Amino acid sequence: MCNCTCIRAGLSVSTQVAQIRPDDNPKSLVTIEREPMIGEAPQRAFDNWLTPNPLFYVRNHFDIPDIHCSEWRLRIDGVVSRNSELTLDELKELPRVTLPITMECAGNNRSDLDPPAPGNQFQNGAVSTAYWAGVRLKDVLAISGIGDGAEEVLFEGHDHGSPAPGEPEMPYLRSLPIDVAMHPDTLLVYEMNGQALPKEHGHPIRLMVPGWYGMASVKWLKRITVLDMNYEGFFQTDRYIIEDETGSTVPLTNIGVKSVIGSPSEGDTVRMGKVCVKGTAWSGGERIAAVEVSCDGGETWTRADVVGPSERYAWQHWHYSWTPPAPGEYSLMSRAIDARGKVQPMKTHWNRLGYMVNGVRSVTVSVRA
Ligand SMILES: Nc1nc2c(c(=O)[nH]1)N[C@H]1C(S)=C(S)[C@@H](COP(=O)(O)O)O[C@H]1N2
Ligand SMILES: [Mo]
Repeated sequence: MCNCTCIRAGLSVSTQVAQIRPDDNPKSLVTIEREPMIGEAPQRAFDNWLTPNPLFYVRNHFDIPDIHCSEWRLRIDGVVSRNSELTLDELKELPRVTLPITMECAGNNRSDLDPPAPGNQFQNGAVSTAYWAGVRLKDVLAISGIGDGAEEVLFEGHDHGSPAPGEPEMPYLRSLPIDVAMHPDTLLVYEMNGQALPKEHGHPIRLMVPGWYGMASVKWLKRITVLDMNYEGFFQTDRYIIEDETGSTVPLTNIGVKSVIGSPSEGDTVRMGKVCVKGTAWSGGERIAAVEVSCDGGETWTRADVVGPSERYAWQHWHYSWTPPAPGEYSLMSRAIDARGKVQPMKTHWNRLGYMVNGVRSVTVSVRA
């Protein structure tokens, strides 16, 4: 076992929430783009199991809309028994549900791709974890009553603009299959780590689809429409798809199994003796069953110790105590295996839009006497 004290191993989720002091963490995302605001979490954010709100990555397609809670209404229509319009207070009267959930942008680690793919050149900070509170989407839909033939549910955000050169102005719109929408863990959330949902994360209400890449969790919700067909808008069929070798496309859904080494960092020099290798691992909607570490460039693998909370929808912190055999240069790697036996791939499957970059990464360190 490592004896590092940085991870608060064994503490309950509520204790972890209580230990976040946002004021200790001034806002300091690594800026990818200013307008619209896109930023990734700095490396130090990975020391916490829950990411403090000011360090939680932000990915916006358009400017952040200005919404006043007193005027906000959620419209529900489409294939329903009756249209409805809910105020924030009415929504909050539904049973409260809380879940720790890791969200990863589908473009996280895009900058690792060779050849490069266009888009935001995220390093590994477009992934973060929060303790979310809200209501079940299925309870909200029950107010309107799902009609016969419902196939999908469409979510519209208050934000809008032209998403790419030559594209018309549009809101951020995404749909979910009806069974995912009705899943008891699919939430409409109003709190993040015990605080009201911050402006940049979808205030006052956002969708939260645990286990899915971030694009599914529509922010600044305005309208929910039940559909009896498949939605084929820009953010559904032009983006967030992976093309296979035959040219046919598969929509992105669950987050691919992945792990990263948080420390030591690329290029670090460490002294002979015990070295604590630390990192995180996650997989969309599945617990992490094991993390393995290789300190010889992938020749041999040894199991790391999992530390901290193990939750279905949240990342798993891990430690590995490594004793280098001799001074020199080493390539460290980690790979995760989830509860369904899915193993993190050695290589990312390169794709044109640069999504799901979950291949094993290596960190080169020098060991000196
Ligand atoms: N309305 C709206 N919802 C949105 C987006 C957006 O631009 N507009 N971006 C999506 C993408 S691509 C991601 S990765 C997540 C990011 O959520 P965060 O900014 O709270 O981290 O929100 C998703 N929901
Ligand atoms: Mo994203």
